[in-house]
Amino acid sequence: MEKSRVLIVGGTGYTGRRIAKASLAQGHETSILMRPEIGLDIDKLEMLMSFKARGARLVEASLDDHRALVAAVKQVDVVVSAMSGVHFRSHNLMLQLKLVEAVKEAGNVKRFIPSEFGMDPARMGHALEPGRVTFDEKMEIRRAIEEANIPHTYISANCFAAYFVPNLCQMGTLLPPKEKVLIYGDGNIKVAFMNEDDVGTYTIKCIDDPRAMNKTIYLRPPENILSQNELIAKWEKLSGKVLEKIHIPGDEFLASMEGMDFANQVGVGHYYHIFYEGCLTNFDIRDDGEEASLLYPEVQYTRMDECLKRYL
Ligand code: NDP
Ligand code: GFR
Repeated sequence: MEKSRVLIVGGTGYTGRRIAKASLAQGHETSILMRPEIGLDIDKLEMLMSFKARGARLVEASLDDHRALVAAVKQVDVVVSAMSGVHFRSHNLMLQLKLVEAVKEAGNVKRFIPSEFGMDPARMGHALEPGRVTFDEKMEIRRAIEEANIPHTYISANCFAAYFVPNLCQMGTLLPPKEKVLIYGDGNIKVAFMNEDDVGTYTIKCIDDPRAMNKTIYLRPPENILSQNELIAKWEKLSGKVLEKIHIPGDEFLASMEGMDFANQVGVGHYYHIFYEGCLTNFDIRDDGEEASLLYPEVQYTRMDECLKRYL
């Protein structure tokens, strides 16, 4: 089978650059959207140029330029979006809907992967304010995709390692705690962690796979399903130091939202669902989904010890 031609939107972002890297590594003809809004962002330009040097095609179009976007989409088989989900929320929703419009009009796309890469929004109908905006917007994009009958795959990537692992799941820092660690409840709720490069690898594995057609692919490999306590124990073993543990009851953790800025209020809601409810692991994957490490046993996914070791 011919390898599909891929267009990556958001290709210089935190997630998108890893999807671009995986697409090139897996031998796909890879295009990356280069937005004229780049302005003087020299780091973004440097990254685009390094992808070009590695064989990517840079396709110029603004998300506000429907005709240029349709033309860009017509040159490929698969479109992967990794547009920002953390900042400028409503603005981002509009831009992603414009991308869906372009994919719909182009009419040639064999698979569309919207920017999800986290908790499964379809399972977050009960999510708390204000964090539920993340899931409501992702569901709105799903509705547009499904109404337009666009073939798709949704990627549920769970907790990105660099955001959750070295800090032992602490909020407000990305570095390992030195003396004490806050533990959510009893610390025994199971969470799924994913190395970000592996998110790219599995995402690209899915794009030509009929088993992933119109399904949700959960990146939830067995050895990366760990409780906060198990993660802390790994770090204590590696560092040879024992941390003081402070347990926070769920209601107290939720109450801490008051007075925080918007991004952290969103974060507290997400952390509550992940670490108190167990929303990443409290369900079985059914007919509308598959688990990535079962589909692709050949991928040697990164274990969390390896992620932690870099921070010693
Ligand atoms: P980034 O914030 O790195 O942004 C990705 C890209 O979005 C940018 O590179 C840019 O594309 C585009 N973008 C950003 N702002 C604008 C704008 N105003 N107008 C047009 N384009 C814009 O995104 P992330 O990688 O952090 O997020 C991608 C996905 O991953 C989201 O859905 C997010 O929810 C999810 N995520 C999941 C995490 C987890 O733990 N599971 C953690 C973090 C994110 P360009 O390259 O063209 O400039
Ligand atoms: C795990 O799934 C997701 C995670 C998701 O589906 C969407 C967004 C995220 C966010 C997290 C929760 O909002 O990406 C990273 C993390 C953001 C965050 C980290 C927010 C506030 C913090 O203080 C923080 O400290 C590490």
